[in-house]
Amino acid sequence: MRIRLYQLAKDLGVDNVELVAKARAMGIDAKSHSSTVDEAQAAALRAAYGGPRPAAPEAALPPAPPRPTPPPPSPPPPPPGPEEPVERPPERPPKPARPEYVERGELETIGVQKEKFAKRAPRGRESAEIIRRIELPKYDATIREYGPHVRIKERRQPGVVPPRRRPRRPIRTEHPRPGVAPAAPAAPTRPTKIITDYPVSIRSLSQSAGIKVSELMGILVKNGVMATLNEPLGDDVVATLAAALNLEIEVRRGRDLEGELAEAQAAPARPEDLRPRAPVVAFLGHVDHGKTSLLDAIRKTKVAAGEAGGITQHIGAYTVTKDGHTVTFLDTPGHEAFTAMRARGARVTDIVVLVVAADDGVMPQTEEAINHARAAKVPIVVAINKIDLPSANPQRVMTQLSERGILPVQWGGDVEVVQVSAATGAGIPDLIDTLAIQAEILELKANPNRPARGVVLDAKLSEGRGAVATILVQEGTLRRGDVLVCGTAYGRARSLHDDQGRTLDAAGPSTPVEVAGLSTVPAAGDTVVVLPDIERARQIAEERQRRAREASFAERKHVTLENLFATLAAGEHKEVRVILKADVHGTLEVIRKALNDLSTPEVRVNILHSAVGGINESDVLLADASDAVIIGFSVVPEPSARALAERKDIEIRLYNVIYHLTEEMKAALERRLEPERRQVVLGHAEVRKVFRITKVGIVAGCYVTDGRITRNSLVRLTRNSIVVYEGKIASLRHVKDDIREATNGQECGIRIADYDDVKEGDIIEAYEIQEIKRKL
Ligand SMILES: Nc1nc2c(ncn2[C@@H]2O[C@H](COP(=O)(O)OP(=O)(O)OP(=O)(O)O)[C@@H](O)[C@H]2O)c(=O)[nH]1
Ligand SMILES: [Mg+2]
Repeated sequence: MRIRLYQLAKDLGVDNVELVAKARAMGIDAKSHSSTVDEAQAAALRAAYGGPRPAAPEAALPPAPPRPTPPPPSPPPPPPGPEEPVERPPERPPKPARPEYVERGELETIGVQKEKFAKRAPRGRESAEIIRRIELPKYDATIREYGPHVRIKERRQPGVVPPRRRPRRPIRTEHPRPGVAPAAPAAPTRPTKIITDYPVSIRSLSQSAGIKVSELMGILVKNGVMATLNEPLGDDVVATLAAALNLEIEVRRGRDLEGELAEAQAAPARPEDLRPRAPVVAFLGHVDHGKTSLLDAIRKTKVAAGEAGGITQHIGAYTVTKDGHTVTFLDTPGHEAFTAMRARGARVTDIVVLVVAADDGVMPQTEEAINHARAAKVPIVVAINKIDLPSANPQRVMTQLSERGILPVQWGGDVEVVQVSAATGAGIPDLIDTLAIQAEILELKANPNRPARGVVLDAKLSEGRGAVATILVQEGTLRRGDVLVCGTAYGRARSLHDDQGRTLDAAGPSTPVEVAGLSTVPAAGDTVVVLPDIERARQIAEERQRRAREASFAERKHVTLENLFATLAAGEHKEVRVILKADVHGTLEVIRKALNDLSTPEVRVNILHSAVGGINESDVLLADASDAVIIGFSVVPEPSARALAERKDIEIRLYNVIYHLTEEMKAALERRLEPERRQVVLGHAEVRKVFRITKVGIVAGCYVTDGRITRNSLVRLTRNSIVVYEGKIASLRHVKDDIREATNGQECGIRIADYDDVKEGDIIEAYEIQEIKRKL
């Protein structure tokens, strides 16, 4: 087995640079401390530093034998002769066993620890307090998984005094050890290559490369990058540093858990394992065209009647069994804000039912739904609804659809079109039959006998049940107690409920199921995977959380000198700061998008924090600190939060209909828009005669040629069509009286404030500035 030099250096307690130099002096081809040596070379190097250390039996660990004092610098050093390091007797006594390091072979004897390592190893990278290196060939497989750099955080056993951490050795440049063949002059103190863990920060780089933080900061500032000590640096910034330092930086990334997961999931299903499954049918269409009502008619329920604002704002998932056939229906919102939900609905479905109201015809979201279905390559069945209405015109709908490439079977095309009425129930059995035939054609199958895989349709934080996700099982069977990971959430399925709130033990393919027991609220659209152990699920979820954090960090761009001014200037921009809380994740996403869409370069909605759940005290404190408004969507403040908000005078606005929210937010933004200023010309007066009046100044005797001149007007004095002065009126008189205005055909005396150079024939134009409220 080959060993890395830095590993050996660590074992021997010598510096990397020194060991590399030593190896080179011994004729070993060592480019850097990450070069490897074979066992014979390692033994030779070990011998050069005093020979192999004896394995420490456990009994000998406490108390550690006292370290012998090193021999005095030896006069004279042995002559540098032909090197035979292996045979040469050790020039200094072998080092005593150091309990804090587990040597090759020792794990065999330390049974407990061995087991512990074997178990803890798959936890992956940890920032280790105490580092152990495992070199047991027996554990090769584990070691390979992590690369050669196994770092394991030691779990301290109660009562056991933790071994002291070995102090970092300074880089040695002087005092070669006695008996050691003079090494090539110790390399300059800087390594040429370092290996460091991802993500790289100034602090981690400083520690790995032994370069002062101030030096690194200096380089960054010179390159226009401001970064804090622990902030993850982007690849480009690391590259800049590498170039400036003339240092090769190898960034070591963690184990590819995602890759392993994807690989495990990618195994193709064997045809003999596949069983027929129920079709998943999504209802898509324009707002108010009757999707929910149609589903109610099919299910004999009254969901539509109970919806806030009369519109659907979530994906609903229902299982319907009729004549022994089961169908899973998804209801999607038709309001324009819910594009993402419609797209998600189309992606997870087998058939799209495009609902078009016979009186309204094809509308924008009908077209959008057609596009989603096409993008997801899902067959469409058209349901022309509301045919009971006198204004219904199914023929017009079919024409409109044909124009968009949806040609009804009745007209020689390949799209089934069914005319229905959710109100009277007409055509509903027809629709069900058509869907059954479509499903049969698709020959939908899945393997129910494998760990479940699915997708999160929606998720919420439920009082008493914690994070709850509505999951559509797509393959396999989800059982109570299964370990699952979805997005950044993981956990054990503590309970399963169907769409009517009944408890289930298991949910097979095409079943929508409400799952409780997750660590956090996953995002709608996250894929769900069942894993054999909770530890692996936790690792994957935590790794995803870490990546998400880094991504959001990366989004918060480094302040560079270039964008510093832009940032400062942006401070002048008007914004409405918002803390957003909603009942479910899908809605949160929709509101965020809707609010962001309202923003313009001049005024914007700045969502400081958004999360699923009720409004709590910390939301109020954040709002107080950041001068934000709290928006709750289908949630209410906790009593303590309400009281705190009242005390601190924080505005909490509650909504349960999305367009009420967006309309009010739009109005709030409009109020923050600078009004438009417009000059409105009031009238003109011609200067007929100029009077000089003592103690007053020049007064122009004028004749109002058009419009009017008011006392408060602003004026522009023009001579031969050239503006010679702009200012205000100091006095406006008729004969001897002060007047408020002079109108067309009237004579008046105008004195312009601070201006005396008025001449006969000049034209005075009066105007005012009107402020006009702007709209978004
Ligand atoms: N006359 C008549 N009215 C209907 C019919 N179907 C639905 N409606 C009415 O149309 C309105 C909207 O129905 P919904 O089922 O909420 O429409 P939706 O497509 O689910 O709306 P969103 O989910 O908000 O996109 C309600 O007032 C229904 O009573 C029908 O067949 N005939
Ligand atoms: Mg609806």
